Amino acid sequence: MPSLNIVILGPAGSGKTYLTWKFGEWIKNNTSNSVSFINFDPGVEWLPYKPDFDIKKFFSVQELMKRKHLGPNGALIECMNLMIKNKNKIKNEIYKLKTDFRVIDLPGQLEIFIFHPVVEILKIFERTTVGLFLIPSELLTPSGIAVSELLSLATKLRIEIPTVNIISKGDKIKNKKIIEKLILKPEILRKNIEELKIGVEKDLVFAIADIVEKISKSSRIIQVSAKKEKNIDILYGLVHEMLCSCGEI
Ligand SMILES: Nc1nc2c(ncn2[C@@H]2O[C@H](COP(=O)(O)OP(=O)(O)OP(=O)(O)O)[C@@H](O)[C@H]2O)c(=O)[nH]1
Ligand SMILES: [Mg+2]
Repeated sequence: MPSLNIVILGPAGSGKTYLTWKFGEWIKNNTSNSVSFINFDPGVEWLPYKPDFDIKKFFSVQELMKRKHLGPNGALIECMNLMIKNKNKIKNEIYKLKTDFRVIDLPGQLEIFIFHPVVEILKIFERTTVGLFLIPSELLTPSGIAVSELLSLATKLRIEIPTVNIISKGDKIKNKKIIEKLILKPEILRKNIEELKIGVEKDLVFAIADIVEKISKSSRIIQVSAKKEKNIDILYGLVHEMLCSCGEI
């Protein structure tokens, strides 16, 4: 594989940090590729991996909360502003990491990162970048899948990086049959969304169901467990496929 950045995306608590760790370790142990870990979350208190680049060396949410008397979200926004200010320094540090892969862990409150101009920082890497958007298995209900697909679509529009959705925490899925029906048969998901009693006009519900069905049809979605190290090999194959479709292989 050519050298590559892999950005791990997903809502708060979806398993980004664990997957960053387990996927990176799996690549190191099972392929001939070298890996570096990048932490872009200035609010994280503890990491399971040893970061080769850590944004917390520059600033942290905790320090800004104290120094500027801010709440956690205000401090995170301030960190995003500082990331833009320090873009060149960050770029120089990351360029020094010459490993085959760089796995990038993003802030917990992904929405703050995605809807802030800092999102442009994902374009400073000098090599091909792909994204993995995590949908945690706790969200595998018709409305949960719909919201996740729409958030992942918004994310893709903002980051402009080829990104695929994957189900994280696959080991926690209890009713595999219902989940597989919803994931593998977009028409069933569509019917379920249309039947939801949500407080928006029926036309809008049909439009949402239509979009979600189209998104679900357009890609194969895999279930991964970082905790149980399940399907990490399939995830690696998927990244390979993404590179082929980007024309990199
Ligand atoms: N069962 C199970 N739990 C997991 C898995 N991956 C992560 N978790 C748990 O989910 C919680 C959140 O995991 P993180 O990796 O910190 O998630 P995150 O998206 O980085 O979280 P934030 O950065 O705080 O938004 C932790 O309690 C993890 O132990 C998994 O594959 N299976
Ligand atoms: Mg995290």
